Amino acid sequence: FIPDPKTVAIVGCPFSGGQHRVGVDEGPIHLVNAGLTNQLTELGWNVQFDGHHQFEEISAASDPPIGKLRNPRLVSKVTEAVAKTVGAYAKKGQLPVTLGGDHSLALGTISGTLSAHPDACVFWIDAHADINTAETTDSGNIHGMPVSFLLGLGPKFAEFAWVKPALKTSRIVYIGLRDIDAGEKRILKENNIKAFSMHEVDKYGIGKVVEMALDHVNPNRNLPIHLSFDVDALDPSVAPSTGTPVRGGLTFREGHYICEALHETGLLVALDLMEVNPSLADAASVKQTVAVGCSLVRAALGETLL
Ligand code: B3U
Ligand code: MN
Ligand code: MN
Repeated sequence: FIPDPKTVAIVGCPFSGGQHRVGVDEGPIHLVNAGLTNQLTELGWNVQFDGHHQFEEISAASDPPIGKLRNPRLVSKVTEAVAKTVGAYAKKGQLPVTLGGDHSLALGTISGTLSAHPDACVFWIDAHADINTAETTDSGNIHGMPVSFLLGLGPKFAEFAWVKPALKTSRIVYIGLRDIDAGEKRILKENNIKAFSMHEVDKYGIGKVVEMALDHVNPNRNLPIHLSFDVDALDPSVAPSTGTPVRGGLTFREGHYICEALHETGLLVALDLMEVNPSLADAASVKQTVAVGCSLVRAALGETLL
């Protein structure tokens, strides 16, 4: 397998139904308006961007909770559409860059990637593990659950019948965790899922952590890589405009290093940048967060310091 993605397909997903704060749907609009597509062209990519995704609307009245799941039909419909879009780009040999929007979208992006690259592994960069099931969740917000759906853990729902449990527990690795629910800790342990919390980042340094993470999910450095980056993995002083900031996060450089190192593998086939919420925090903080988001995408797509 040798990926040769010369074309980036920007998939703007103005979607907020996986959580309850308004504004995260504006994230992709701000990222594109900040000049992201031009920046990628300047890096030497062909950039395809056909406007932001238009999603089918499902009113709250016709989408009551199923068990604890909030907006289940809406999230399912939207993520199914995203899976088709991302999968189609990936099958054409293009590199989909999905801009969120909330992290429930990764249910779609990773399903799409796995439809084109069944042996792909996932780097999940986040303060949170997003691995609650419909049983363990307290919030009912599906952005806290996409990983369990992808792994086939927890109760199944007819509304999510399209989701294939296509991801193996040995093919996902976390970096940046620091706010994990008790039920999630148990799921991570029981399933032997590899996770590097901020404790390990402090202990080993980010260079060693990325190397150990690659050794775990991609020991022969031959599997395609999907990078799903939740901007709240970064410290709130670096990326303040996000729905659930947690102190003690990755520095600006640690976040960028992950992106640069995964680019260097030559194996990156898909990228998500999620949870930028321009309606939270003051104008300067919003500008800073959007700029950092663009900069992370550039780093993953080959921008170097020298
Ligand atoms: N674990 C909590 C909180 C959370 C997850 N992801 C975010 N927040 N961004 C939950 O709601 O499942
Ligand atoms: Mn997340
Ligand atoms: Mn998060």
